[in-house]
Amino acid sequence: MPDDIEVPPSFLELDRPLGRLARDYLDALLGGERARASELILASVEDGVPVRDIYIDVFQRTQWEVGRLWELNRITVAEEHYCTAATQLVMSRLYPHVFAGERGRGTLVAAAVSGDLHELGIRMVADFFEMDGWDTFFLGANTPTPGIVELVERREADVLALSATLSAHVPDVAEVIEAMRTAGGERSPIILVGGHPFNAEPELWRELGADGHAPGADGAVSLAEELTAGRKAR
Ligand code: B12
Repeated sequence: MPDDIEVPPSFLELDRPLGRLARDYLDALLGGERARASELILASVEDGVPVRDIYIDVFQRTQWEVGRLWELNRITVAEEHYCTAATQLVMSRLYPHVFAGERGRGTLVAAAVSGDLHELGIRMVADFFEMDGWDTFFLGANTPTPGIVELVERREADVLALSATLSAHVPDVAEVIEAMRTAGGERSPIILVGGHPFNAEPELWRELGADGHAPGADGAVSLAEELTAGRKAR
Protein backbone atom coordinates (compact mmCIF):
# COMPACT_ATOMS: atom_id res chain seq x y z
CA MET A 1 0.00 0.00 0.00
CA PRO A 2 1.47 3.46 -0.89
CA ASP A 3 2.60 5.64 2.06
CA ASP A 4 0.02 8.40 1.44
CA ILE A 5 -3.01 6.09 1.90
CA GLU A 6 -4.41 6.17 5.42
CA VAL A 7 -4.33 2.78 7.13
CA PRO A 8 -7.68 2.12 8.89
CA PRO A 9 -7.21 1.71 12.66
CA SER A 10 -7.30 -1.71 14.28
CA PHE A 11 -10.62 -3.03 15.62
CA LEU A 12 -8.74 -4.56 18.56
CA GLU A 13 -7.71 -2.22 21.36
CA LEU A 14 -6.59 -3.54 24.70
CA ASP A 15 -8.69 -1.00 26.65
CA ARG A 16 -11.94 -2.24 25.05
CA PRO A 17 -14.11 -4.77 26.94
CA LEU A 18 -12.40 -8.17 26.64
CA GLY A 19 -9.69 -6.44 24.58
CA ARG A 20 -6.87 -8.66 25.90
CA LEU A 21 -8.85 -11.83 25.23
CA ALA A 22 -9.73 -10.70 21.68
CA ARG A 23 -6.05 -9.95 20.96
CA ASP A 24 -4.86 -13.30 22.37
CA TYR A 25 -7.61 -15.17 20.52
CA LEU A 26 -6.69 -13.65 17.15
CA ASP A 27 -2.95 -14.07 17.77
CA ALA A 28 -3.57 -17.75 18.48
CA LEU A 29 -5.57 -18.16 15.26
CA LEU A 30 -3.04 -16.29 13.12
CA GLY A 31 -0.34 -18.48 14.69
CA GLY A 32 -2.27 -21.56 13.50
CA GLU A 33 -3.17 -22.55 17.07
CA ARG A 34 -6.86 -23.24 16.75
CA ALA A 35 -7.03 -25.52 19.79
CA ARG A 36 -5.40 -22.86 22.00
CA ALA A 37 -7.79 -20.20 20.69
CA SER A 38 -10.72 -22.45 21.52
CA GLU A 39 -9.41 -23.18 25.03
CA LEU A 40 -9.00 -19.43 25.73
CA ILE A 41 -12.69 -18.93 25.01
CA LEU A 42 -13.95 -21.98 26.88
CA ALA A 43 -11.85 -21.07 29.94
CA SER A 44 -13.25 -17.51 29.93
CA VAL A 45 -16.82 -18.80 29.80
CA GLU A 46 -16.03 -21.21 32.66
CA ASP A 47 -14.75 -18.15 34.58
CA GLY A 48 -18.11 -16.44 34.10
CA VAL A 49 -17.68 -14.25 31.01
CA PRO A 50 -21.15 -14.13 29.35
CA VAL A 51 -21.40 -15.85 25.95
CA ARG A 52 -23.05 -12.71 24.49
CA ASP A 53 -19.96 -10.67 25.42
CA ILE A 54 -17.69 -13.27 23.84
CA TYR A 55 -19.74 -13.03 20.63
CA ILE A 56 -19.68 -9.23 20.41
CA ASP A 57 -16.34 -8.29 21.97
CA VAL A 58 -14.25 -11.23 20.75
CA PHE A 59 -15.76 -13.01 17.71
CA GLN A 60 -17.29 -9.97 16.00
CA ARG A 61 -14.28 -7.73 16.69
CA THR A 62 -11.72 -10.31 15.57
CA GLN A 63 -13.69 -11.02 12.36
CA TRP A 64 -13.76 -7.29 11.58
CA GLU A 65 -10.02 -7.17 12.27
CA VAL A 66 -9.48 -10.17 9.97
CA GLY A 67 -11.31 -8.18 7.26
CA ARG A 68 -9.07 -5.16 7.86
CA LEU A 69 -5.89 -7.25 7.71
CA TRP A 70 -7.14 -8.94 4.53
CA GLU A 71 -7.98 -5.57 2.92
CA LEU A 72 -4.45 -4.36 3.80
CA ASN A 73 -2.95 -7.54 2.30
CA ARG A 74 -1.41 -8.43 5.66
CA ILE A 75 -3.10 -11.82 5.68
CA THR A 76 -4.15 -14.02 2.77
CA VAL A 77 -7.65 -15.09 1.85
CA ALA A 78 -6.68 -18.58 3.05
CA GLU A 79 -5.84 -17.19 6.49
CA GLU A 80 -9.19 -15.35 6.55
CA HIS A 81 -10.94 -18.65 5.73
CA TYR A 82 -9.01 -20.41 8.50
CA CYS A 83 -9.98 -17.78 11.11
CA THR A 84 -13.63 -17.76 10.01
CA ALA A 85 -13.88 -21.57 10.06
CA ALA A 86 -12.15 -21.74 13.45
CA THR A 87 -14.52 -19.15 14.95
CA GLN A 88 -17.51 -21.12 13.66
CA LEU A 89 -16.05 -24.20 15.34
CA VAL A 90 -15.58 -22.38 18.65
CA MET A 91 -19.14 -20.97 18.44
CA SER A 92 -20.40 -24.55 18.08
CA ARG A 93 -18.47 -25.54 21.22
CA LEU A 94 -20.44 -22.85 23.10
CA TYR A 95 -23.82 -24.31 22.04
CA PRO A 96 -24.46 -26.07 25.36
CA HIS A 97 -24.70 -22.50 26.76
CA VAL A 98 -26.67 -21.13 23.79
CA PHE A 99 -29.39 -23.81 24.07
CA ALA A 100 -29.45 -23.85 27.87
CA GLY A 101 -32.45 -21.63 28.71
CA GLU A 102 -36.23 -21.91 28.56
CA ARG A 103 -37.93 -21.97 25.13
CA GLY A 104 -41.17 -20.79 23.62
CA ARG A 105 -40.86 -17.00 23.43
CA GLY A 106 -41.45 -17.07 19.69
CA THR A 107 -40.17 -18.53 16.44
CA LEU A 108 -37.45 -16.97 14.32
CA VAL A 109 -36.27 -17.81 10.82
CA ALA A 110 -32.87 -16.26 10.01
CA ALA A 111 -31.02 -16.29 6.68
CA ALA A 112 -28.46 -14.53 4.55
CA VAL A 113 -30.12 -13.85 1.20
CA SER A 114 -29.39 -15.49 -2.13
CA GLY A 115 -25.83 -14.80 -3.34
CA ASP A 116 -24.55 -13.62 0.05
CA LEU A 117 -21.84 -15.89 1.41
CA HIS A 118 -21.36 -14.17 4.79
CA GLU A 119 -22.96 -16.28 7.49
CA LEU A 120 -21.41 -15.32 10.83
CA GLY A 121 -23.34 -12.09 11.39
CA ILE A 122 -26.76 -13.67 10.85
CA ARG A 123 -25.71 -16.76 12.82
CA MET A 124 -24.92 -14.48 15.75
CA VAL A 125 -28.32 -12.82 15.41
CA ALA A 126 -30.02 -16.26 15.48
CA ASP A 127 -27.96 -17.34 18.50
CA PHE A 128 -28.90 -14.19 20.45
CA PHE A 129 -32.59 -15.04 19.89
CA GLU A 130 -31.92 -18.63 20.92
CA MET A 131 -30.20 -17.45 24.12
CA ASP A 132 -33.30 -15.36 24.88
CA GLY A 133 -35.61 -18.36 24.66
CA TRP A 134 -36.74 -18.20 21.03
CA ASP A 135 -36.99 -21.27 18.79
CA THR A 136 -34.72 -20.49 15.88
CA PHE A 137 -34.27 -21.78 12.36
CA PHE A 138 -30.88 -20.58 11.16
CA LEU A 139 -30.56 -21.25 7.42
CA GLY A 140 -27.01 -19.96 6.83
CA ALA A 141 -25.66 -18.20 3.76
CA ASN A 142 -26.97 -17.93 0.20
CA THR A 143 -30.57 -18.99 0.89
CA PRO A 144 -32.97 -18.98 -2.09
CA THR A 145 -36.04 -16.76 -1.67
CA PRO A 146 -38.73 -19.47 -2.19
CA GLY A 147 -37.11 -21.65 0.48
CA ILE A 148 -37.16 -18.84 3.04
CA VAL A 149 -40.82 -18.03 2.36
CA GLU A 150 -41.88 -21.68 2.48
CA LEU A 151 -40.14 -22.32 5.81
CA VAL A 152 -41.54 -19.16 7.43
CA GLU A 153 -45.05 -20.28 6.47
CA ARG A 154 -44.59 -23.90 7.53
CA ARG A 155 -43.12 -22.94 10.92
CA GLU A 156 -45.52 -20.02 11.39
CA ALA A 157 -42.52 -17.85 12.29
CA ASP A 158 -43.15 -14.66 14.26
CA VAL A 159 -39.99 -13.00 12.99
CA LEU A 160 -37.94 -13.26 9.81
CA ALA A 161 -34.35 -11.92 10.05
CA LEU A 162 -32.64 -11.24 6.71
CA SER A 163 -28.97 -10.40 6.26
CA ALA A 164 -27.01 -8.78 3.43
CA THR A 165 -23.33 -7.92 3.81
CA LEU A 166 -22.77 -6.38 0.39
CA SER A 167 -24.85 -3.64 -1.24
CA ALA A 168 -25.10 -5.88 -4.30
CA HIS A 169 -27.44 -8.14 -2.30
CA VAL A 170 -29.88 -5.46 -1.14
CA PRO A 171 -32.19 -6.21 -4.15
CA ASP A 172 -32.30 -9.84 -2.98
CA VAL A 173 -33.47 -8.66 0.45
CA ALA A 174 -36.16 -6.59 -1.28
CA GLU A 175 -37.20 -9.66 -3.28
CA VAL A 176 -37.66 -11.77 -0.13
CA ILE A 177 -39.67 -9.02 1.59
CA GLU A 178 -41.97 -8.68 -1.39
CA ALA A 179 -42.41 -12.45 -1.78
CA MET A 180 -43.09 -12.81 1.95
CA ARG A 181 -45.69 -10.05 2.02
CA THR A 182 -47.41 -11.50 -1.06
CA ALA A 183 -47.47 -15.04 0.31
CA GLY A 184 -48.18 -14.22 3.95
CA GLY A 185 -50.62 -11.30 3.68
CA GLU A 186 -51.98 -10.52 7.17
CA ARG A 187 -50.00 -13.46 8.60
CA SER A 188 -46.70 -12.07 7.31
CA PRO A 189 -44.05 -12.15 10.09
CA ILE A 190 -42.22 -9.15 11.49
CA ILE A 191 -39.32 -8.69 9.07
CA LEU A 192 -35.99 -7.42 10.40
CA VAL A 193 -33.04 -6.66 8.15
CA GLY A 194 -29.37 -6.06 8.89
CA GLY A 195 -25.78 -6.12 7.72
CA HIS A 196 -23.30 -3.53 6.41
CA PRO A 197 -25.51 -1.80 3.77
CA PHE A 198 -28.23 -1.18 6.38
CA ASN A 199 -25.73 0.14 8.92
CA ALA A 200 -24.26 2.47 6.31
CA GLU A 201 -27.69 3.83 5.23
CA PRO A 202 -29.94 4.04 8.29
CA GLU A 203 -33.20 4.61 6.35
CA LEU A 204 -32.67 1.81 3.82
CA TRP A 205 -34.76 -0.72 5.80
CA ARG A 206 -37.80 1.56 5.51
CA GLU A 207 -37.38 2.00 1.76
CA LEU A 208 -37.41 -1.78 1.37
CA GLY A 209 -40.61 -2.18 3.41
CA ALA A 210 -39.03 -4.06 6.34
CA ASP A 211 -40.42 -3.64 9.87
CA GLY A 212 -37.11 -2.76 11.49
CA HIS A 213 -33.35 -2.81 11.54
CA ALA A 214 -30.79 -3.25 14.34
CA PRO A 215 -27.09 -2.56 13.81
CA GLY A 216 -26.01 -5.71 15.66
CA ALA A 217 -27.14 -8.95 17.25
CA ASP A 218 -27.22 -7.25 20.65
CA GLY A 219 -30.11 -4.90 19.72
CA ALA A 220 -32.06 -7.29 17.51
CA VAL A 221 -33.93 -9.33 20.13
CA SER A 222 -35.33 -6.36 22.09
CA LEU A 223 -36.44 -4.75 18.82
CA ALA A 224 -38.22 -7.96 17.75
CA GLU A 225 -39.93 -8.24 21.12
CA GLU A 226 -41.11 -4.63 20.97
CA LEU A 227 -42.47 -5.09 17.42
CA THR A 228 -44.18 -8.43 18.11
CA ALA A 229 -45.76 -7.04 21.32
CA GLY A 230 -46.99 -4.01 19.34
CA ARG A 231 -48.59 -6.30 16.76
CA LYS A 232 -50.33 -8.49 19.39
CA ALA A 233 -51.71 -5.36 21.09
CA ARG A 234 -53.39 -4.22 17.86
C1 B12 B 1 -15.34 -13.77 6.54
C2 B12 B 1 -15.59 -12.83 5.37
C3 B12 B 1 -15.89 -13.39 4.14
C4 B12 B 1 -16.07 -14.88 3.93
C5 B12 B 1 -17.43 -15.31 4.52
C6 B12 B 1 -17.41 -16.79 4.96
C7 B12 B 1 -18.50 -17.17 5.90
N1 B12 B 1 -18.60 -18.46 6.09
O1 B12 B 1 -19.23 -16.36 6.47
C8 B12 B 1 -15.96 -15.02 2.37
C9 B12 B 1 -14.56 -15.44 1.99
C10 B12 B 1 -16.96 -15.95 1.70
C11 B12 B 1 -16.16 -13.56 1.93
C12 B12 B 1 -16.39 -13.22 0.62
C13 B12 B 1 -16.48 -11.92 0.15
N2 B12 B 1 -16.29 -10.80 0.88
CO1 B12 B 1 -16.16 -10.79 2.82
N3 B12 B 1 -15.70 -10.57 4.61
C14 B12 B 1 -15.53 -11.43 5.57
C15 B12 B 1 -15.14 -10.69 6.86
C16 B12 B 1 -13.63 -10.79 7.04
C17 B12 B 1 -15.79 -11.12 8.14
C18 B12 B 1 -17.34 -11.23 8.08
C19 B12 B 1 -17.80 -11.61 9.46
O2 B12 B 1 -17.76 -12.77 9.81
N4 B12 B 1 -18.12 -10.59 10.32
C20 B12 B 1 -18.46 -10.80 11.71
C21 B12 B 1 -19.95 -10.52 11.96
C22 B12 B 1 -20.33 -10.98 13.36
O3 B12 B 1 -20.14 -9.12 11.89
P1 B12 B 1 -21.19 -8.46 10.88
O4 B12 B 1 -21.14 -9.17 9.59
O5 B12 B 1 -20.94 -7.01 10.93
O6 B12 B 1 -22.62 -8.81 11.53
C23 B12 B 1 -23.25 -8.05 12.55
C24 B12 B 1 -24.10 -6.89 12.00
O7 B12 B 1 -23.81 -6.52 10.69
C25 B12 B 1 -25.52 -7.31 12.21
N5 B12 B 1 -26.28 -8.05 11.21
C26 B12 B 1 -25.87 -8.80 10.19
N6 B12 B 1 -26.92 -9.37 9.58
C27 B12 B 1 -28.02 -8.98 10.25
C28 B12 B 1 -29.39 -9.27 10.07
C29 B12 B 1 -30.33 -8.71 10.94
C30 B12 B 1 -31.79 -9.00 10.75
C31 B12 B 1 -29.91 -7.84 11.99
C32 B12 B 1 -30.92 -7.22 12.90
C33 B12 B 1 -28.55 -7.55 12.18
C34 B12 B 1 -27.63 -8.13 11.30
O8 B12 B 1 -25.43 -8.15 13.36
C35 B12 B 1 -24.26 -8.96 13.22
C36 B12 B 1 -23.85 -9.47 14.58
O9 B12 B 1 -23.73 -8.43 15.55
C37 B12 B 1 -15.64 -9.24 6.50
C38 B12 B 1 -15.00 -8.12 7.34
C39 B12 B 1 -16.06 -7.37 8.16
N7 B12 B 1 -15.76 -6.14 8.49
O10 B12 B 1 -17.12 -7.88 8.47
C40 B12 B 1 -15.40 -9.21 4.99
C41 B12 B 1 -16.18 -8.25 4.13
C42 B12 B 1 -17.62 -8.16 4.60
N8 B12 B 1 -16.14 -8.88 2.81
C43 B12 B 1 -15.99 -8.05 1.84
C44 B12 B 1 -15.92 -8.39 0.47
C45 B12 B 1 -15.58 -7.26 -0.49
C46 B12 B 1 -16.12 -9.71 0.03
C47 B12 B 1 -16.08 -10.24 -1.41
C48 B12 B 1 -16.78 -9.35 -2.46
C49 B12 B 1 -14.59 -10.45 -1.75
C50 B12 B 1 -14.31 -10.93 -3.16
N9 B12 B 1 -13.73 -10.05 -3.93
O11 B12 B 1 -14.64 -12.01 -3.50
C51 B12 B 1 -16.75 -11.61 -1.29
C52 B12 B 1 -18.27 -11.57 -1.53
C53 B12 B 1 -18.90 -12.93 -1.41
C54 B12 B 1 -20.40 -12.93 -1.46
N10 B12 B 1 -20.96 -13.21 -2.63
O12 B12 B 1 -21.06 -12.67 -0.46
C55 B12 B 1 -15.92 -6.61 2.36
C56 B12 B 1 -17.23 -5.85 2.14
C57 B12 B 1 -16.99 -4.41 1.79
C58 B12 B 1 -18.34 -3.73 1.61
N11 B12 B 1 -18.85 -3.11 2.67
O13 B12 B 1 -18.90 -3.79 0.57
C59 B12 B 1 -15.52 -6.83 3.86
C60 B12 B 1 -16.01 -5.73 4.84
C61 B12 B 1 -13.99 -6.97 3.91
C62 B12 B 1 -13.24 -5.67 3.68
N12 B12 B 1 -12.68 -5.10 4.73
O14 B12 B 1 -13.16 -5.18 2.58
N13 B12 B 1 -16.02 -12.70 2.96
